[in-house]
Amino acid sequence: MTNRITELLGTKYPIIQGGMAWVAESTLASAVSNAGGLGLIAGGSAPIDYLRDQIRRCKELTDKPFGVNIMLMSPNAEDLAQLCIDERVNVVTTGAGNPGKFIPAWKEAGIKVIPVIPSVALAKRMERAGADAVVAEGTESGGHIGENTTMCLVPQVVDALEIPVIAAGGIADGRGIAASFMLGAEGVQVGTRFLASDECQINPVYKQLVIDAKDTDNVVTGRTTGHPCRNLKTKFSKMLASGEKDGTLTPEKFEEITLGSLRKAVQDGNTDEGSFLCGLIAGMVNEVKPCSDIINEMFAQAGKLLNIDF
Ligand code: TUI
Repeated sequence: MTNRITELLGTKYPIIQGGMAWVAESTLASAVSNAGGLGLIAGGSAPIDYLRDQIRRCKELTDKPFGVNIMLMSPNAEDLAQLCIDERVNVVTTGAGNPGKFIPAWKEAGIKVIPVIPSVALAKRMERAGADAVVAEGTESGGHIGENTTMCLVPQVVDALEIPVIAAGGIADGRGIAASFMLGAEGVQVGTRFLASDECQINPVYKQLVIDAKDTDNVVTGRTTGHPCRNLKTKFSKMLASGEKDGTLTPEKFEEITLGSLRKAVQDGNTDEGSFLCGLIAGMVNEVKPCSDIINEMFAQAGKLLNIDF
């Protein structure tokens, strides 16, 4: 099966790995790309030298296309945007902001541009700005989230745009892919399922938390700061959420105690001070597997449901 997304990405399957901050590095990205998807390296708040090194490593680990995600709230987003041009990255996805000012230079360099958007209004702006596709990301996703759900957002974005739409948020098996296609999406972005992959380099404590999570083990923090963020329930995230609710944790104090908390989760597995970003679908993720098994199984199941030979 080929469609507008496989043709745009140059992949076997219409799937992108989420650009998870601190998580999405060259080992994971190359494994996803080698398995027929589009792997992504997260430009998070990474120093420029780190991202350059990761891009070069990924090129050594795969001869398939891969991409970089630029987190637009990052203070060095401008430098990272230029690095993608200098390193001739195939695809750029963006999150947490409007990438409009970078799009002309990326397009000029032949880079495929796929903004992640939480609303129809921003999706339309991105199409007008020259985006090749959008990721319509529902609030089921891990990390920084919008308000709309995947089920409601995806068909509305599909109706509003001519360019192809990739669905994200709550997709971790073939049923999620099939549902996304029924909503009019032509591809999926998957994050949480890849946290529990062999190639994902996060601390084993993080993987086990994902595996052990039930449907209700999830909490949104940061609403008082204007940057809501979906996490696994831990002592730390529950403390943040209750402090925000009863007003004892000011936005300033919240920013102070969560500074560096992604790194503490990913590298140290620190459940006292780390933020374990994770989507709502974690309850369905029960086994660590190679990325190639995850992807092949997802598309075998989706193919049966949709009667498509992926
Ligand atoms: O960006 C994400 N997910 C992320 S970024 C991240 S790092 C971070 N950590 C703590 C606080 C904030 C960020 C962790 N997870 N997903 C894509 C996404 N983009 N979700 C929502 C948005 C978004 C929001 C507003 C995109 C555009 C936007 O535009 C506002 C504007 O400027 O018009």
